[in-house]
Amino acid sequence: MLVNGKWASDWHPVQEKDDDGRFIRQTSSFRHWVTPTGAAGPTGDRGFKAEAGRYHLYVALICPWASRTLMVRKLKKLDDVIDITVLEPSLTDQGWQFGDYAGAQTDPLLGAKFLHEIYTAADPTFNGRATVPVLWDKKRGTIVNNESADIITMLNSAFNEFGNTSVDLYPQELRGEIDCLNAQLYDCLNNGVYKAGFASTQEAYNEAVMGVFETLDTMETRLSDGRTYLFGNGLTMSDIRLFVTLIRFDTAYHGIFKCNFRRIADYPALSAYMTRIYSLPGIADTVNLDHIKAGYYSIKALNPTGIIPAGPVLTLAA
Ligand SMILES: N[C@@H](CCC(=O)N[C@@H](CS)C(=O)NCC(=O)O)C(=O)O
Repeated sequence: MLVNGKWASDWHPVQEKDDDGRFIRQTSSFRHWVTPTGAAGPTGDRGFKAEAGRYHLYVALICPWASRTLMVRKLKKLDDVIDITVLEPSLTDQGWQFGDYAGAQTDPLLGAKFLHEIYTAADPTFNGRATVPVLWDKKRGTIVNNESADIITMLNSAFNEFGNTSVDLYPQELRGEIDCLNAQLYDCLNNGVYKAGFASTQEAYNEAVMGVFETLDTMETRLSDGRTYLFGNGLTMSDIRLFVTLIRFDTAYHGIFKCNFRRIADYPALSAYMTRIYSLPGIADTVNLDHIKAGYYSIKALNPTGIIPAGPVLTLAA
C-alpha cells in the first residue's frame, strides 16, 4: 500500500481484520462525482461535468467491483464516451500492473507501470491501497472517484446526454428496495466471498460461508418463480451486483475462497439467470474467465505455489 505517496510494503491481500479474524475492506478515498452540469454530487468537489472523451476507467477483469462499472458502461452504451485500460490479472508485489498479458494493456495516459502511480499522480501523498476501479479525469489530471458503487450510479445517470437513456438501472420507484437488496448482496455475497476467503479464524470463515450460501439459496428461490431479473422484467443495479459474483463463483470462489458447499451450476434458476445476463449485448466483453482464474489464483497468501487449477470446465453461451 501507499504511505505518504510511497509504496510501503509487499502487496498483501488482507487489508485489515477485526479481533475475531474477520476481513475488513478499506473504504474508498476519492469521492467526487461527475454530474451533467458539473455541479457537486453527494460528496466531493464540483467541476466534474459529464463530457465525451474526458474520463477514463482503469479496471482489472478479475475484479467484480471493476466489472460492474464495465457492465454499466456497456448497458448505457458509453463505450465511445469513456475509454478504458485493463490491467494485468495477477497481483504483483506492487499491486496491479499494466502490461502485455493477453487482454491487458499498457497505460496510455501517464505511461505508468503500476496502478499506484495513478494514485500518486492524483495525490502525491496518498495513503492507502491502490484499488481498481479508478475513474480518471484527463482534463484535471486527477482521480474523480475510486468507489465502484458511486461510479455505477454516475454512469447510470450523469451521461444521459451521450448514452442510452432507455436503460435506467436505478429507477426512482424501486430505489428503496434496490438499496435494501444491495446491502444484503454486498455484505453476504459480493464481499461475503472475500470474507470467507480471507478469514483468519475458523469462526470467521464459518460465519461468512454460511452467509454466502444462505444468500445464494434466497436468490435461487426468488428467481424460481420465473421472473427474468431480481425485480421482474427490468434489469437493475441489483442484477449487476449479483451477476459479477455469480460469474466468478465456480471458477474462483468455489476453490480459492473455499466457498465449496455448492456451485452455481448446482442452482438451476441462478445458472439460467447468469446465462441470461451474460447473453445481453456487450456483457460477454466484460467477462474474461482466464483473467478471473489467473488473478485469483495469483494471490500468494492463499496459493503460495501459484498453480492454476485446470478446471472447472465452464460453458458460457452468449
Ligand atoms: N470499494 C472498492 C473496492 C475495490 C477493491 O477492493 N478492488 C480490489 C480488487 S477486486 C483491489 O483493487 N484490491 C487491491 C488492493 O486491495 O490492494 C470499490 O468497490 O470500488
